[in-house]
Amino acid sequence: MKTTIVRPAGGDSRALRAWAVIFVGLVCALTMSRPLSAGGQPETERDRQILLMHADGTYETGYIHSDMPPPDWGAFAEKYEGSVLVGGVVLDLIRPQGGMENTAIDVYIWSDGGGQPSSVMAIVRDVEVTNVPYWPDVGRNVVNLGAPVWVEGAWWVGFWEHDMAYYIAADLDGPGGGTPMMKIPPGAGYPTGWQSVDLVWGPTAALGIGAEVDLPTPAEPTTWGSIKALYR
Ligand SMILES: [Ca+2]
Repeated sequence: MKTTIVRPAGGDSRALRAWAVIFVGLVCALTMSRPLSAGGQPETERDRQILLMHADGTYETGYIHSDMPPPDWGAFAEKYEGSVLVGGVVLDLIRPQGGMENTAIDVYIWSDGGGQPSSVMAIVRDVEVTNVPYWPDVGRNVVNLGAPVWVEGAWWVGFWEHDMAYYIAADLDGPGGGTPMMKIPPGAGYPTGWQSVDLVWGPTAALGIGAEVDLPTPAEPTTWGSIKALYR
């Protein structure tokens, strides 16, 4: 008698269900490990470094001030927000044909005070940046802070140069979101102190000043209950 092997009616469906469970699990795992989205969803990977930059990546001009008395008159700054670890200051710099060859710069992280740079949270002095091409080329420079700086809420990043050599690249037609400011020295014909660069040069979407930051590290279990659970 011929025997026909008949698969159990539920066999395929059980296999399919098993594969479906595996597939859904994989999708969940992939979704959880996706990089930070534009919407700001947190990710599970620790200390992912991202670039904060208001400028749109194309620059229409550059700014400098000819009178920059120490320690920081003539400095430029941009505002960012969020609770992050700042690891580096990003500067998009240019220089005109025939301009000075080089100059040292000081980079800063400031707290926010009344909508302008306030207390110095970090400073790296006498930095030699090397990627400063002739306009219309623009060079990106990243200055490492050494020890990352934890910031919260609104904070500022910027720089001051020792001599008149480098122009900070300026984005005029980007989406905006920047708060480009300059610390105007006394006697320059404008109100003294931190002012919008718009006051001197007209509407500016953003300066080429950004930051490399790390996302917050997920909290470690610290309660006794959690620790005890680990060793159960
Ligand atoms: Ca632009």
